[in-house]
Amino acid sequence: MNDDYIARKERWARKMSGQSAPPQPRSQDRLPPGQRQVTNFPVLDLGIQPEAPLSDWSLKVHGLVENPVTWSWEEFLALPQFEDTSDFHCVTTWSQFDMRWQGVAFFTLAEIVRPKPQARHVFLKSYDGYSTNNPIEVCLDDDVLIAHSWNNQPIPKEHGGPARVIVPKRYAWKGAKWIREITFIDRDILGFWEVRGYSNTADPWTEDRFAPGQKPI
Ligand SMILES: Nc1nc2c(c(=O)[nH]1)N[C@H]1C(S)=C(S)[C@@H](COP(=O)(O)O)O[C@H]1N2
Ligand SMILES: [Mo]
Repeated sequence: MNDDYIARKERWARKMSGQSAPPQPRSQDRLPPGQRQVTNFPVLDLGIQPEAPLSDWSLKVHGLVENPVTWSWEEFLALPQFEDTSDFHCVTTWSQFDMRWQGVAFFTLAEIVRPKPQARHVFLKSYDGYSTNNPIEVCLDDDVLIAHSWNNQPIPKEHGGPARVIVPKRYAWKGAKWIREITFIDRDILGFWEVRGYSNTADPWTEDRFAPGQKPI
């Protein structure tokens, strides 16, 4: 285990135990450049909102891990639970503040499957055929989770229920709705929007929307 992993684990444990520093008062620069605040919750999808009945639902977590798992819905809900409030930034320029999510911390998932040292990237696949990718250290941040609830209510189907991934520090396309499969890999594989010209790093604070030299039409 490297020092970075241990530092992350400590930070996450403080958060889980409610001992992390209280959130700083937010300043007006809470809105990333080029974004506007909305109070509704727009829906973005590929024109498909897949049926994933809970009796058939599963989440497979595999690849370069010591302990691959496939969770049923009941098994997923029985994992240690996590709640976090974060801001949500869509690349189409809307942001919504204080989104309160409940689910399983990505960190908890990683502790269970135990990524091998060669695992550097995470590939997410969804029930609608969508996919996206993130470096492992992005996923291990203490605000990343696989959410089943929003404001303590099951996530509505149009917003990615039964379960979706939330990666608050990236544009929202980096979090897969209707999550079905999480694969730990040793190299980067681009997801649905990443192969279509969107930035692979997707940092809202630097308006990192598109891959260099290619703006999607
Ligand atoms: N499976 C899946 N996940 C997805 C998408 C999608 O089309 N399919 N769209 C992404 C985009 S571009 C955004 S902005 C958010 C939108 O989430 P929302 O529809 O709940 O606002 O989901 C992301 N995750
Ligand atoms: Mo988006």
